Amino acid sequence: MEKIINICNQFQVDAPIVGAERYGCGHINDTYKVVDEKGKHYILQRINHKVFRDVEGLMQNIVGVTEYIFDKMLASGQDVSDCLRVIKTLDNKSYYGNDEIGYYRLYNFVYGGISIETSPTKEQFEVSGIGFGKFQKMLDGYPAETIKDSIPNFHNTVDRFAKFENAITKNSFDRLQEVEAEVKWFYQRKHYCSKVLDLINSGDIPLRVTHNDTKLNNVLVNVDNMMPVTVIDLDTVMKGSILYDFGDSIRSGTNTGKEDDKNLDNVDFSLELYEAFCKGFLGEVKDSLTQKEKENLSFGAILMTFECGMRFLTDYLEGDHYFKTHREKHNLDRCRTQMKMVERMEENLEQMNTIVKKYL
Ligand code: ADP
Ligand code: GN1
Ligand code: MG
Repeated sequence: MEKIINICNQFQVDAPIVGAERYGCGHINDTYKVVDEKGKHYILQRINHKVFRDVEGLMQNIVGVTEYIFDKMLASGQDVSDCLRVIKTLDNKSYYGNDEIGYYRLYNFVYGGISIETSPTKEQFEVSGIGFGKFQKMLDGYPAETIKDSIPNFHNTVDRFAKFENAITKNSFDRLQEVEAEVKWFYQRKHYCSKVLDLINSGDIPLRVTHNDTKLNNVLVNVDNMMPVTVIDLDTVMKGSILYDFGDSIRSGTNTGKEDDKNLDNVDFSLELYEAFCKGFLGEVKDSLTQKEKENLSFGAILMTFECGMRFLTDYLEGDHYFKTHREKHNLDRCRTQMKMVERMEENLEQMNTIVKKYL
């Protein structure tokens, strides 16, 4: 940890950093909770440079978005003590490092809330919906043209399918035979891929500045007073559809089991949790939604779950180079939970649409 501590001291911290530990359950970056001599904590992250090729552009997005939110909250007299902010380096840059040592950024540690890593209660999931809904509203008016694509085609599901097919053709790790049934399952649903993109291209669904990775542990919740604290993990803030943000929250938070559950009997789609999130999220954003967005929210949940399952399977076929894995076949287990979730949502689509209407 000495290297980590030395790196932290290249940033404008209040007092010298004296301790560091690995932190959180993210699949992409390496996250550390670090502490200074006076007991104040920070979050240091080694940015996954294989995933985020343009670190400069990425950090421009994050500084832009965090400062925009901070200024807006300050101007409206809100408490900004739990705002997420980037701490600059000694020479006033938003990150430290290079190709050799890696790229690092430092955030203030947000004390007011926690990441929920298990299946949430209805109350918790409603609060997370309020949090992501407020975040979406907060970014209304953000200059979209200044946003860089930190991962081009991130939710372009047609492109994701092409990458999946490429992994199948190459079969570099000789894993194809084992996953024939899964591959067939995704082919049967190939028609899902273009549905939202077609609506975007025809102008029926607007592009907004969206988060694009709204999984439950990316919003910090105060579980004492049941208030959302702040949205984190802003790497993928880009132009996108609100269906992606709604959909990815539903994908992650309505699962009664774990994202990587080996026992699929634990995995089910909870309509009760779906309703809780709709109540929180739509309560915030419903007035700004277009008719086509409203009609497609439930499908957005199916699409994001389908896409994520396909990404896990693609990564499995490619030898697990993208998502962090902690055991054999981890990505395959993750893929299978997403498939089950899609099937259960397909069976519940009518009820899902009825719930959406109730909260619009
Ligand atoms: P990844 O992109 O790898 O998912 P995240 O930015 O989501 O990385 O961070 C990983 C975890 O670290 C989060 O799920 C959260 O629990 C914790 N975390 C990140 N930033 C902060 C922060 N500023 N304050 C408190 N906890 C944080
Ligand atoms: C990754 O970074 P994290 O763990 O919040 C991924 C998401 C996936 C998610 C699946 C940048 O999210 O797109 O939906 O794993 N983030 C990136 O758990 O690829
Ligand atoms: Mg995260």
